Amino acid sequence: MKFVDEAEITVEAGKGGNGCMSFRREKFIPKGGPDGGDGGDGGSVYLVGDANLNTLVDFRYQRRYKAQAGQGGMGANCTGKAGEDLYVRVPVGTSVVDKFTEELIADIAEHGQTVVVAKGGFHGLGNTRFKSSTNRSPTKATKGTDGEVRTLQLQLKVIADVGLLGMPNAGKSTLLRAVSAARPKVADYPFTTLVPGLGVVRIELERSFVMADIPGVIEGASEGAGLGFRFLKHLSRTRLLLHLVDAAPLDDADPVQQAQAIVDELASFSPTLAQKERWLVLNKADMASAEQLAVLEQRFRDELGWQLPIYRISAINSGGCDRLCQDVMRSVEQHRRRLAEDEDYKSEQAARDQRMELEIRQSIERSRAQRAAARQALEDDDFDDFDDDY
Ligand SMILES: Nc1nc2c(ncn2[C@@H]2O[C@H](COP(=O)(O)OP(=O)(O)OP(=O)(O)O)[C@@H](O)[C@H]2O)c(=O)[nH]1
Ligand SMILES: [Mg+2]
Repeated sequence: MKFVDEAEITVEAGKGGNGCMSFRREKFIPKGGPDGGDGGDGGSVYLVGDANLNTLVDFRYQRRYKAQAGQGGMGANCTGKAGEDLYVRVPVGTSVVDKFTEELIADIAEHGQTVVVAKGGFHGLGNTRFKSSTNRSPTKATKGTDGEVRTLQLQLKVIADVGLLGMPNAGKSTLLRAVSAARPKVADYPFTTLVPGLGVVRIELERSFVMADIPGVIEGASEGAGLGFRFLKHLSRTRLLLHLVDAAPLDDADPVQQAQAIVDELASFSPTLAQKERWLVLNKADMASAEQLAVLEQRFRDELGWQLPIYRISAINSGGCDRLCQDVMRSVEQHRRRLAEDEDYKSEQAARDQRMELEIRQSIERSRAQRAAARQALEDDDFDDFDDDY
């Protein structure tokens, strides 16, 4: 699932250093000539593509990027030092537009791609430069020019790294609210969430991942129960699924059976998607005792053969969410690293994605055909009624 992440930043290149106006003045050397050196160039600001970043969230915390100014020229023909360039890392896939001219400055498409976005000012010339046969003691020196200043709009199409799966009311939207700035609606009735939503989970500077919240899934979703299962497609591009389970349901529902029902729906939607790494998250831990949770956990291990991690959280007061997000972040980073370094892994993942896409397309077509047939049957019935009445 995609959404567009946006940020606005100001980039300021350094000013060029001024040229120096000076004359050599030493004992025994009367009327020493001009010796004012040039200034140094101002530093430029560059954007660099970085495959390890995947959101623009860091740019909400720092919005101004300023490169160093060039040093002024000095006497004794000393040139000022150039200002240092500034390299700002942005995720691969970022497009960069000048806010005022609306010109597309760059599309950062590759890791390491470097684009200048604000050019440093040019250095001023010292008075030595203006020496000539007719003017032996020039008093002219020029100033360095200003560095470019630009306001940039960064845009990035973001794909979710982790998807939330679970029954209605399990607390998926509550979890997204607890760990990101996203504000999906939360309520104590099923099907609160009607459309998928995304949020950025920021762990620390330059470490973040994207979480997708989708409408709840119920048993029979593949036959169109509830909101159906078409939203499951938004889980397909993710690295990892978190299966949220209400550990203390108010009705007599059995969390283990409910979880199994969802796994079945997932498998009938796309067997490949069902094989994706899935961690179990027991939510509403505040409503159950430690013993109850331990028993539940053991039942998942015994009855569903759950081998992967199981977490206990209380999304409503953020309990346990930190540890969960740290672990998700590590797993996502490991995946990104492997994608960048391991060709076999990359092609394996691409093949899996393709297979999944095909399965998903077939499932959605099948369910569309079923719905159309059901509608047709209903219309035929209405038609019969009509016949009967008249
Ligand atoms: N006690 C307790 N209640 C929680 C917790 N997490 C969520 N809830 C409550 O559970 C209810 C459902 O939460 P939502 O986040 O809307 O659930 P959802 O999974 O997004 O539901 P749908 O959008 O309908 O699929 C709300 O009343 C929440 O306040 C928790 O950790 N503890
Ligand atoms: Mg919800």
